[in-house]
Amino acid sequence: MSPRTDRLYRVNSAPEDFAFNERVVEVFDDMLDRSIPFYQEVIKATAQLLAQHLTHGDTICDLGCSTGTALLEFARLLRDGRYRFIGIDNSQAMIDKARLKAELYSQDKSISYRHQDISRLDLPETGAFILNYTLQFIRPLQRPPLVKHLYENLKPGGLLVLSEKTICEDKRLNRRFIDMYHRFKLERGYSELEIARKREALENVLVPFSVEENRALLANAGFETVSSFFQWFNFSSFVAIKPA
Ligand code: GEK
Repeated sequence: MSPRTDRLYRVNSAPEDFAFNERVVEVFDDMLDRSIPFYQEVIKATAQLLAQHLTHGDTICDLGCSTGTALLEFARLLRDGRYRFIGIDNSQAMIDKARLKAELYSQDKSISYRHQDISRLDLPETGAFILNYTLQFIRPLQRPPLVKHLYENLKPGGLLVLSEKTICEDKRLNRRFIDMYHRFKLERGYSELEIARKREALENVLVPFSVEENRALLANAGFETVSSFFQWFNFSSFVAIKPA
């Protein structure tokens, strides 16, 4: 199942807010690959962190799992660990595609998917929560209670991995980081117009925090260890560990 090329913003349709609907899901894997810098490397680094910290039998929960690309890769890279993998997303179209991909590419019975809103989670004790490029879509006021809830549902010594698009407090540097990202997308075949239209569609949907705000969010939820493990201009990944 090779991903269809993302041409969503090439056509001159009336502007509307971005949504994770069927049209987006159809081209999503190509969109992510061309829109998130070092996406594969972040998945691999996340898998390494999971392998180092978790024990056999732990549950790994991917929040905002989309079409399951990362979860399938975690299951492949961590196949010796007898982990349980749960992917959760509130877009039915994403979950349908994730289930189809799991059927086609992996017969791994340890992977399951749930159609659910992550701000209303009800989970047994979890070894690790992955929040890769998902928290940015949750309303800012809902983020602190959600992260606190995740902290409370983690086993002692469990981890939370957070990857986000970020803003920079310094306005001039922020502008430069956005320009770097703009160039990244041009190099991957998006046109100036497509980039501008997508940015407009995401305006009120994706609300980035700064690196400092994300760190404070994790620390205020109770995590004592919070560290960055990757940064590319306005994209950052953090790992937070609950005390054992
Ligand atoms: C990956 N993590 O491949 N509840 C559940 N899911 C949600 C919610 C919510 N309240 N809000 C948004 N989503 C993935 C990539 S994509 C990133 C994550 C992007 C889901 C939404 O449906 C979408 O599938 C995902 O969060 C964000 O590593 O599109 O830039």
